[in-house]
Parts: sequence; C-alpha cells; structure tokens
Amino acid sequence: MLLLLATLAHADDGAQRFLDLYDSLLSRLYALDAEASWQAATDVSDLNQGRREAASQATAAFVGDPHIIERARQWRGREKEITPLQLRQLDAILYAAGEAPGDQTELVNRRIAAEARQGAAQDGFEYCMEARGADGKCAQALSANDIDGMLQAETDAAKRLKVWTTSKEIGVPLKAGLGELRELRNGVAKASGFSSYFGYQVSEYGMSADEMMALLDQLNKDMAPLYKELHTWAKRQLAKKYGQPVPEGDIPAHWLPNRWGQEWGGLVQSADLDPYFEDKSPEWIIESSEQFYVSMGFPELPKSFWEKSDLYPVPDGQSRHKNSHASAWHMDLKQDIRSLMSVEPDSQWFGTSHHELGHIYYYISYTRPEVPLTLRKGANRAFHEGIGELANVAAFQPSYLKQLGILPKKHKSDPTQVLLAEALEQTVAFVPFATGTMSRFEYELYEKNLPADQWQKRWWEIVSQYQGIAVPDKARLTDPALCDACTKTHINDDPAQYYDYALATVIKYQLHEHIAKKILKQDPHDCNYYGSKEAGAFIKGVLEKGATEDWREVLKDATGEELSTRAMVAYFEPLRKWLQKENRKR
Ligand code: X8Z
Ligand code: ZN
Repeated sequence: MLLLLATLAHADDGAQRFLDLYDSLLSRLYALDAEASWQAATDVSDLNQGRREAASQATAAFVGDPHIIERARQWRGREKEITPLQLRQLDAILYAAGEAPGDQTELVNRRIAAEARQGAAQDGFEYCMEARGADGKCAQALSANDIDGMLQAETDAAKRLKVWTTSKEIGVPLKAGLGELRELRNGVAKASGFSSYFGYQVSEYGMSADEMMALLDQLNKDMAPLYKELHTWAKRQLAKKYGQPVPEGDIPAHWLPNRWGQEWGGLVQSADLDPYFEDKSPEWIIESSEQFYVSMGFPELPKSFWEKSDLYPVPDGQSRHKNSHASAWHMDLKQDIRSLMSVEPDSQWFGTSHHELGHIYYYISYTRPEVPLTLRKGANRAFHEGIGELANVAAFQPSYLKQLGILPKKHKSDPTQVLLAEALEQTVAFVPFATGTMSRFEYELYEKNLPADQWQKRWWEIVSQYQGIAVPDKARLTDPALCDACTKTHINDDPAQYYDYALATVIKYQLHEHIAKKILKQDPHDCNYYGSKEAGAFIKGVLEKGATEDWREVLKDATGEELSTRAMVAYFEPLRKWLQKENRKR
C-alpha cells in the first residue's frame, strides 16, 4: 500500500495515469469497505461493527490522503490541459476527500467509529410493546414491519397511540450518538473548508446550503395549494375513521399510517391494493419488479444478485438483527450488486422493490468502460432516487397492474381515486416531509448547530409548520431523553441528504410525463411502461451516463426542460380541483 501510494504521488507524467491508479486502488478498498458494511448491516454484532470500522478507516486513509488531494488539486488547476471527463473525475476525487481529510486522521477515524456504533445501535434495536425485562430484553420483540403493519391496520385511536409511541422509543438510545456524530461530521467538513456537514453534502450538486434551502422552499410553495386541500380532506377522513372530532389545525401524528407522516395511505378504499397481493409470494414481488425492467430491454439480474442479496425478513427462530430499511448496494462499483430489503407480499413492498431495482439498474447501466469508477454514480444523488421513484409511479399505473394480473382485467378504476391514492401514498403528502421537515431539521442541526436540548421542540415545530402534523402528547416536547428526529433512519445513516428525495420527486414527474406523452403516447395517469423498448432505451440513455455529464444538462437533454414542478403540478391538477369541490361541500 505504501509503495503504491508513493507511486501515485509521483505519477506526475499525466493526469490520466494519476486517475487510473486512483481508480485501481479505490476499486479494491471500496469493495472491502462495502463488504464489511454489508456484513454489519445484515448481521449486527460487535465483531461486524469493528470490521466495518476498520475497513472504512482504510478507505478514508486512501481517499483523504494529503498527496492525493494535493495532486488532484494540481491537475484541477491545469484545466486547459485536461479533458472535461478528467475534470469531472478530479472533482469527484476532491469531493470524496472532503469527508476524510488526511490531516485530520483522528477526527475522521472517530467519526467512522461513531457511525459504526450508531448503525449497530439502530439496526440492533428491538421494538417492544410490553414492559422489558431487567436486562432490557423484550419477550415479544417487534420488527419495523410489525410496527408499520399495526399503524396501517389499527382503528382504535388509543391503541394507535401506544404503537406510535413504541415506534419512537428507538430515538432514546440514538440521541447521544447523533450529538456526537454532529460534532464529528461538522468537524471533518469544516476542516475541509465547508460551512458544515450539510454544506459539504449539498456541494455535490454544485450549490451552497442556503441555495439548496431556497430551492426546497420554492418547491414546497409550488405544491402548497394542493397540499392544503389534501390535508383538509385527509384530516376529515381520518377523524371519521377513528370516530374523533375533526381537529382545528394539525393532524395528530398517531392518526397517520406512517411513523413520520411521510405517506398517508389507507384512505382510499377503492384503490386499496393489498388484498390483491395476498396470494403472491415475496419472491414474486421482486421477480416481477425485475421483469418490469427486463421487458423494457434491460438485462436479467446476475445470478450473484440472487445469491448475495438479503431480500426477506429474518426468518422466525433466527436471532440475527438486520437493518430494516430498504437499500441497494454497488459493492465493487463493478458487477457485484445487491439489495437489502425485508420484502413481504403487499403493495408497499411492491413499490419499494421497483424502487430498489431502479438503483440496481442504474448501477448496471453505468458499469461500463466509458464511465470511470469515480463517476459511477447518478447524474446527481436525486437522479438515483428519481429513477427508483419513477419505477414506483410506473408500478401503480392501472394498465400495468392489469397486465401483471394484480388487478382483474375487467377492473374499472376511478381515475380520481387512483390519483388521490398516489397523492396520499407517494407524492403530495411526501413533499413537505422531504423539502421541509427532514431538510430543514438537518440544515439547522448541522449548519446552525441547533443545541441538542432543543431538537425535540424544534423538530415538532418544523413538523407542524411544513406537514401540518401535531405531536400527540405535548409532554414529549420537554422530555430530555426523547429524540423523535433520531427515529428516522436517514438522520443516522444517510445524513444531510434527504432533499435528494424531494428533488427526485420533482424529476420523476418530469421524466414520467416525457415517457408517457412523447414515447408511449398515453395518458400520464394511466400508461404502461411494460414491454416498451423505446421507454427502456430512453431511461437507459440517462442511466448509462452515470455522472459523466452535469446533471442540469442530463435533465435538459432528456426532457427539454430545467428542474421544475410544472409536470408534477399539472399531473395532480385534476385532483386539486376535485379536492377543492369536496372540501367545500361541508
Ligand atoms: O429510503 C427510501 C428508499 C431507499 S433509498 C426505500 N425512500 C425514502 C424513505 O423511505 O424515507 C424512498 C422514498 C423516501
Ligand atoms: Zn432509493
């Protein structure tokens, strides 16, 4: 390793030699790091946590090596002598170095250790509805899937409150860790010259933290008239469902089917798809998601995907703990691609499985010699999520569901109800959570150094301001042990990046509208991507570029338009009108 680094530092006979050597070394370290992180996320143990820590520290020592940073900066300064592709690679190298500056080894290593600890604390947590034993163990531990299932099914408001409160217990053991992580993440980012860790993450878009917040506020504003109508409608429906009076302002958080109120499914009976999935197997859910892509001309998933992924809940009788949140992994930036899920046969996992395979097919598409290793990522992070989300929208188009045999061929869907379900489950309810709650909280956490004793109060202020959702019990606001923000996985293990999903939501409707109108020549509200090689070629054209071009150009080239809520607002306009009429009725 030392010898290779010395060679690297002296590879000054050409930018390309430097870049090739960097890629070659990165490829091996990245794979070791990913493998150790994969083991730690799929089998929580002290040993795996330690291995993850060691592997991540080795990668950090390489990507943040002072000679590498110096050499990359030197080449970056000789812009006229290098190609645009080489310039993008150098920027990617410098961006990666920002998280691991080599003159801050101790700080970087402490950050990595704290991240491994927080990951293990989160992934090893057991939800418990009854009193725990003296050893802290739970006789009947519940999984995240169990909690979600109960929040979707329970109609007794008091019982809902109990489940919801249980779902927030995980925040308690994570609070101190987040405080420590904030210090370390900010410390590292500031040593690299960024305003904060939030500023560092946002810089990958070529924007400042404040520019990103202004953009998010604008997106939120564009959607506000529709959100207001949806909120009014949903509040009345929920009150009726639980036999409660309609609240004056905010919706109580425990009334919603999702732990963070980020989606409001279950309110449109005629569009409830769960019964149609009851006779399907979890394997079918993933295989049909694969077929969605294959039908459009993408390759079948490699055998190693099926062998190495961890796709289903931990079987009964096994004591292993794994991360409960869906994710997709590009292990070696080459052929080794895997997904971590806990798939059950229901409509939510059907959508999530389409989403995760969107990441997987992104990985597959840009894994080609023309795309250097450092640019094997999305046009930006939001594009990666956007492709997953595009598949999620396509997955619930009635004609696709009929083709798959989920909906009976003769099934008549009411277009407004289908649109309403989509607004509640995927998009409209989600936008203020992503643009507002998550992004604003993390902005204040990192950029404004929000003191830990204010997290809980500030979190709920933001939730109320953006989502119009209220804490069910005001005593939570002053309990110093609680941290409801810490209960969201991304706050711990995907930090300062949640606006990716907000931008992804916008991008997906731009892409969807283009595919529906220009390629399939079908109504965007009911179109079927399945089997369309043209739609596949269009999507592949975006994916196979990876990050070799500026994301703004990729979007403009693909859709003829800059980032805009126009397509999303137009898509939901018929619903806004319908909601306005419904809401006026009472
Ligand atoms: O985290 C995810 C994906 C994995 S990248 C399942 N999503 C966000 C979330 O669950 O909070 C998808 C949409 C929002
Ligand atoms: Zn995703």
